[in-house]
Amino acid sequence: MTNYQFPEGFLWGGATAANQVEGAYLEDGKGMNLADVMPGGKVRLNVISKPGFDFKIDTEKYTYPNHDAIDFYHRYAEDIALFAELGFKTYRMSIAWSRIFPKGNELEPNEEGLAFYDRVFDECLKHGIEPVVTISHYEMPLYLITEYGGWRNREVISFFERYAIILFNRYKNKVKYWLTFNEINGATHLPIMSLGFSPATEDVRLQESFQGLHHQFVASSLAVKACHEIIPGSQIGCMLIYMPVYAYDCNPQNVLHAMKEEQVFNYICGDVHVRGEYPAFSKRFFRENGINIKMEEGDLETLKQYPVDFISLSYYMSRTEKKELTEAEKASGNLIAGVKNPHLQASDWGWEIDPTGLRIGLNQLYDRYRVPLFVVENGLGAYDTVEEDGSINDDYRINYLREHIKAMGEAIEDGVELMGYTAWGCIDLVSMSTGEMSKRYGLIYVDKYDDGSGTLERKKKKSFYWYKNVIATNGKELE
Ligand code: BGP
Repeated sequence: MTNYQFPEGFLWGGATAANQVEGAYLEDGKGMNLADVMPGGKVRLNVISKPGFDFKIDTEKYTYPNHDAIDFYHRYAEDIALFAELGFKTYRMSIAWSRIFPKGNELEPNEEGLAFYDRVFDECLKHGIEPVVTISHYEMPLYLITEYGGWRNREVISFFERYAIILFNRYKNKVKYWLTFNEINGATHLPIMSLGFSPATEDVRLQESFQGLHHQFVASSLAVKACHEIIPGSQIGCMLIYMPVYAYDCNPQNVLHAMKEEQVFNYICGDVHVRGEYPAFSKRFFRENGINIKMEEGDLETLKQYPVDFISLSYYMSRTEKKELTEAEKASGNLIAGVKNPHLQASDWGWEIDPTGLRIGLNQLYDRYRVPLFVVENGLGAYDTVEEDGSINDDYRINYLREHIKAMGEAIEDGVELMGYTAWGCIDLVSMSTGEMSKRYGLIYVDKYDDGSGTLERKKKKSFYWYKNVIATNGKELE
């Protein structure tokens, strides 16, 4: 038994994103989106981030695992029943924008798309599971990418606003918790996923990414405004990919460098969302990097007037930074390569495992912002083996989750206000960065493989039973 005091009503659950689970990519009027043209395999991010990528499907060269994914579109009732068996209080999911507005710029939404999410929410509510809904999770309608240039284009703000308003009106009696843009601060590193474009050259990457981000900030504020007006008592948060940045050593130059990375990567987005303004340090950073954000009159007031209610975050790893890196030092396998941290082990995909970093990150965020925090993604992507007797003994995943839940328990003890925890990929799904099925996060195994084969049968892993007990004891029993 632990002594952790997870608050009463703590939102334990799991998380997925539409494009990684639903499949049915052309069904019921859905339009094409970014995820539909992302090839499977480790080449994925390179292919789609190349300037000049044509956003076309090439089945001769690639596979497209998101097209069918794990067929949640048809199996949602079975899957939500399993979530209920786990005791989930909440299920974080996303809506595919292109199911609601197939091209993105229509005036009227697609009724069949709206009806699908009605069915999903009804199923959740039937089981007493509170949906937490991400409005945009890496799946911009393709038409907005190819015809408008993604979030580069200011016009996209009004398309997003219309989409968000449709959702709030339609689901106002079903959904109380909303998130705007998934991992919004990842935009500068992976603009294609977040912003729907790739800058033509490295020189303009920051300029274009921050311009796109500014459009998203305004769109987020307008969504906050609409959400509060349409759904009384609702709560809407931003979503950050949170990686605390460590200095490699106590050399002040390295500490300063790490501090700057932290400011730019984590706090510009946090400050605009929560404090409603660009931070003081951003002026110098923008100036020194030739970033000149075009704003319209009223933008800064809008940001100030409609800050988010809470911060949600994904947490997978910390980052370690050093000012001058030798070639050999460059290779951490993390999403954002810094220097390898000699104190940490890494997952099979090279992501450094650092539960203490979660405690550090939660403290940092809470100290700075004083708004409730919600960990909406965390988990271990790993190879699983199905034993002859059908069991899947994923002790490595249990260990990972246990240590991160302990870190949250400690953070709560430190004074952090934490709303909930949704384990990422609670059911196996298509990996975002590599399009693989073999990078599994689930508590529930799905019989589906990288080559597209598999029966789609669902099986409970050992971690399923373990997590069920964690929820049942509100984090008191973690062994
Ligand atoms: C986050 C994304 C998710 C997701 C997760 C794990 O960045 O919000 O969509 O998939 O990371 O990443 P991956 O699937 O690449 O292992």
